[in-house]
Amino acid sequence: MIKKHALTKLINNSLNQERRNFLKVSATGFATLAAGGLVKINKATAQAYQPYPTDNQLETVVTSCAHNCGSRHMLVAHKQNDVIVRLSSDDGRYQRDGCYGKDTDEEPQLRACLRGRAYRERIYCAERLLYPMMRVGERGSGKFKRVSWDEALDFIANKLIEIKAQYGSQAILDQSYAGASYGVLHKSDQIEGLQGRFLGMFACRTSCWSVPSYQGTTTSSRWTFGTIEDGNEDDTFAHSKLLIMWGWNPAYTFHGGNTIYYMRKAKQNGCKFVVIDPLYTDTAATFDAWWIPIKPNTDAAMMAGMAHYIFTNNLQDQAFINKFVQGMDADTMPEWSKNSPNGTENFKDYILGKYDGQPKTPEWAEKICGVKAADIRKLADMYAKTKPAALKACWGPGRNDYGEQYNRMAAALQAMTGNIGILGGCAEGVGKAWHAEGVAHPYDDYSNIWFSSIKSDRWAHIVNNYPNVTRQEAGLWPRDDNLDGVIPNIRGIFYQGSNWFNQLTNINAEIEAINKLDLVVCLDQTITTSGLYSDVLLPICTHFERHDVALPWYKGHYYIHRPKVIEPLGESKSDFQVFTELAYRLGNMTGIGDKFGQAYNPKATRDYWNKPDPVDEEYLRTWWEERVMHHQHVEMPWTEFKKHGVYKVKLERPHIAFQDQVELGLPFQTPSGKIEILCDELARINDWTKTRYGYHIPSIPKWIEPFESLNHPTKTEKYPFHLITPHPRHRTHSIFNNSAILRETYDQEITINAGDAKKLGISTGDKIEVWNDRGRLVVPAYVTQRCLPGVVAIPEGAWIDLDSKGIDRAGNPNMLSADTPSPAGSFAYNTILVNIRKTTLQHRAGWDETSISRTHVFGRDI
Ligand SMILES: Nc1nc2c(c(=O)[nH]1)N[C@H]1C(S)=C(S)[C@@H](COP(=O)(O)OP(=O)(O)OC[C@H]3O[C@@H](n4cnc5c(=O)[nH]c(N)nc54)[C@H](O)[C@@H]3O)O[C@H]1N2
Ligand SMILES: Nc1nc2c(c(=O)[nH]1)N[C@H]1C(S)=C(S)[C@@H](COP(=O)(O)OP(=O)(O)OC[C@H]3O[C@@H](n4cnc5c(=O)[nH]c(N)nc54)[C@H](O)[C@@H]3O)O[C@H]1N2
Ligand code: SF4
Ligand SMILES: [Mo]
Repeated sequence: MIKKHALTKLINNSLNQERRNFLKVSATGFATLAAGGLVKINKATAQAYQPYPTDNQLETVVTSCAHNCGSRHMLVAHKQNDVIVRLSSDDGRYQRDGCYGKDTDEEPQLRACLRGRAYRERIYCAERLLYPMMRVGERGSGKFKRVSWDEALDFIANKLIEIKAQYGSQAILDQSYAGASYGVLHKSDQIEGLQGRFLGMFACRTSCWSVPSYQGTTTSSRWTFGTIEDGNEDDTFAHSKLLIMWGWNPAYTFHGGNTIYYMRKAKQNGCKFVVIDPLYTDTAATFDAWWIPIKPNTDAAMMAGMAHYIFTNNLQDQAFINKFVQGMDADTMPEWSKNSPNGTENFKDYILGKYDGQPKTPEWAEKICGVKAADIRKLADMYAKTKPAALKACWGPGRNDYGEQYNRMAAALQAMTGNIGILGGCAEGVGKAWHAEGVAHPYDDYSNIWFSSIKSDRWAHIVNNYPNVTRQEAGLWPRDDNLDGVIPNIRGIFYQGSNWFNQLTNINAEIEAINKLDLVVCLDQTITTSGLYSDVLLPICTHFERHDVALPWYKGHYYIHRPKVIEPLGESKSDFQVFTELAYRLGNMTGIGDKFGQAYNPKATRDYWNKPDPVDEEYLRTWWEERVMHHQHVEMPWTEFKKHGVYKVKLERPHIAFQDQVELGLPFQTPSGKIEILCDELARINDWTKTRYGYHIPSIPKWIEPFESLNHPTKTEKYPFHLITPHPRHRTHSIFNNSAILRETYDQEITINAGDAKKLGISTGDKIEVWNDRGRLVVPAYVTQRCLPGVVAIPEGAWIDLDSKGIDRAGNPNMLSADTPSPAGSFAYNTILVNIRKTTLQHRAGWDETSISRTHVFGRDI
């Protein structure tokens, strides 16, 4: 159980006296720093009445925002001595010629969103980890004591040696994720991160291969196009005449730095907008879109209905199909498929019902997805007849059981209408556009070594059921050695840049599993849910406190320099420092001396622990010169880039995925060189149990019933609501959960259709208990017409706050989600049946005692 207030107290108690002198929790509940640094301030009066220093009294440093948030924007730090007094964003003043700040169509500014602008509350928050800490109470009890770095690192090193000796090379689970994946040097990542390389070199690592964001989408893009780089840069949307936003809400979840700006251009150019989503989103409202509410998880059926209309009215772009597509119809089937175990079916005949006797008519689709057949026809007609048209199949509907079928079906529609490789069209999918050079730390033969790799959200199942687990259930990636198929005996977890304990599915299964482990280590900047369940907390400095370069997210073509703005707070270190020092310690404890440390961080000596800056500079300069200047033919030298702060790559033409394939006839990166609606890889599989998928996947896109949905014949009796869990506007996943100021803008709540709410006597602000067989939570209601009846929505990312009965009072929907991913690995984050009722149980918005979150709306009732 989380001791809610004990935690804040604990962290505050562990602040040393020096810090206490200048860091105070203000009356509004968040830590506030007085201008000028080490000055004691008195409650809120200082905030209200003391004038802030003017810009010319402060030093200005251009840097960027961070995290896995959908974009990458400029932040400008205004500091006095070693204290950031305020933050602003791109307003054109801080850039020199050739860079951002002009705010032209070609070079719009990179203005930060509300989260970025509130970042100071994160740097100086009461939840910041400032010292290494070790657990003294039960896991999850929140009881830790402050220890020295020596004590913490020696403890971890000893445990690592012990666990590896006893349980072998698969015993440590690497749960590094994307909290810091968009810096080139201080990186967290499943594949390119600092932790994977460290554990791999230590030769004890089970990795996680499926990606929460979009595993259904990535596998689909790889099968269909042979790459995840199926994205256009955002400016191309301005050329679309029809934009079908399938489960896409960029008003909340950015997928690029200036998406909305270019979509506004599209609107001004007369583009029609359609939004297909169970929720009437702010994007739908902003662009006055035709809203088509759809039952969650049924998108592939609706798309099949559209394909049926297009084929039966002969509206498909047959010339495009014949030239570029494999398996769309009988005429585009490859020779080998005749004898293939799994690949004799073509898409058109499936849609027409040749194989199962069921034509996938709009009427058939209506029964499944709830969208009127007439609307399905109308949309299909619009899409087939408008050119160029962009059907952007975003990730949310793919974060479902059989999410990969939705993305595959979308690609079939994009291909049959010939909207791929053209300006104003769209093949996304994953939507990765311009390719950035992403790694400055040593990335070499030692990188990404693993001894087993599992579907990410199966770890708790594996631990809870070990050794009675099949490779299918685990989703084991095949190997060509004697570890192939060997189920890992997971005895420890490392979290780096990841709050996966909070962010993966079925938290109750995770709680059961984590209590069985011998070692849990969390490297983070703040205490989080994952930290709460760890044995050792290692304080990591933020990107304001170390040197790096920021990358854009999936869209955007620029780099932003991130100088060290202030010294690391407390005793915090960078991840790279921690892994380097651990490598030295492990080397010396296992008799190989300094070799491990030197190999892990070849540009450094062990003194990197005390003096990281020259080494970081050296890695970054080398990366810039070798990767960016040499590979990407950029002429600006490193020192110049540092002065400019931002480097924007000038593109010779709009960036459109597959333009060269379509215009010049270059092959697609698939085995056949074509767009594979019939997928070679899938068609040739004989034994599914030996693949990472574990279970059968059709070689052409098909509608497959998810394990639970509003159409389920029995489960809906007990659990009549379908819960979806979109991304929060005011957080980046769980990051910023502790920012009271951001919680003022938008709260954790359950969106309920007004008719459903009326039947249950629920009004906005009532506390609602939401439950299923997997867990229970409490969250306030938001009652609206903007939600399909039978559907409810709770944003992901709240830090769980369990009461003595295990009910999550913070309202994290992963208390309810299932840890049963679809065959391709898609997380079932939006495949959840639940029931709801009004409750007298209280909701707890945040861990901080003095939270003011939405008190004016919901009242405070701790
Ligand atoms: N129900 C539901 N759950 C979901 C989703 C959903 O749609 N529904 N979406 C999923 C998706 S798409 C994603 S991407 C995941 C995200 O899952 P996570 O990546 O686990 O989520 P974050 O909250 O971003 O956690 C990142 C952590 O990294 C820490 N961090 C930031 N910078 C650094 C650094 O430099 N070093 C270290 N060591 N730590 C750092 C942050 O403080 C934070 O605790 O959540 C998934 N969870
Ligand atoms: N503010 C903010 N922005 C973010 C993030 C964040 O945490 N906060 N996270 C970033 C990350 S890592 C990711 S992966 C992306 C995620 O970006 P997305 O996946 O695009 O975001 P979601 O909010 O999960 O889903 C988008 C929409 O899909 C709808 N949806 C859900 N299920 C279904 C369905 O079955 N069918 C249909 N048609 N629609 C459905 C939701 O109602 C929602 O409006 O966002 C990025 N941007
Ligand atoms: S979109 Fe992301 S990078 Fe941009 S300001 Fe917001 S949180 Fe920061
Ligand atoms: Mo994500």
